[in-house]
Amino acid sequence: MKILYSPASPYSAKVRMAAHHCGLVCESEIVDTASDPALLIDSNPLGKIPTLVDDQGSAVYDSRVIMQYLDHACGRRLFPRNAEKRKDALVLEALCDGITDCLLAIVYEQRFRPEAKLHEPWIERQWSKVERGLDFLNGNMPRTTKNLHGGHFALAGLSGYLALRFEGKWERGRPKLKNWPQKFNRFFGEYDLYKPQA
Ligand SMILES: N[C@@H](CCC(=O)N[C@@H](CS)C(=O)NCC(=O)O)C(=O)O
Repeated sequence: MKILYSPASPYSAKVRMAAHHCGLVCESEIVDTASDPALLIDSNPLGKIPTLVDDQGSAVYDSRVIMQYLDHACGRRLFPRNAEKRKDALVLEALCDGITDCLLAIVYEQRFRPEAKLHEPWIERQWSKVERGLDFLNGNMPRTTKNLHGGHFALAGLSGYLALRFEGKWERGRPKLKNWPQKFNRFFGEYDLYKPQA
């Protein structure tokens, strides 16, 4: 199986870390979403990453579906079996991905719109969701031990993306969140290899 990805993509970082954590043999191939390569578009008409292509050539997306696919493929070791803990892990993943969606919306607004057409109120609205989400996370950090689950990998993807694109803009007043990657790295030593990077 193969994951189509880009090194800066937070959702890709999440699924690649999860696959590694589960011990699944999985190739990764970099694709440039901006040029709509056939390799990607033929598998995923949305042209988004990550996209996983399984050993039968069938495509799996988006990242949360890939996480469920990996969980199944590794014998349910990616999310807790206990129903309450599983729900908490899934909601953590949804929150981290949702914050990432807002960050990406801001980055795309600034990247793809001519400066004169930037709509600041919309950017501010996205940023207010980011701020609320980060405050919630800082006040409700997940227990982080060697028993990592999908929620931790979503948080690691988000943390890496914040460091990559928003350094200096979000850390104040959120020390637990800021320091969390060091803790995570203690239990997932390959974070530097997989985290979102330019
Ligand atoms: N909800 C999707 C979001 C995926 C997504 O937006 N990926 C970005 C890169 S981080 C992408 O493919 N952007 C290119 C595009 O939208 O054309 C997921 O979780 O996989």
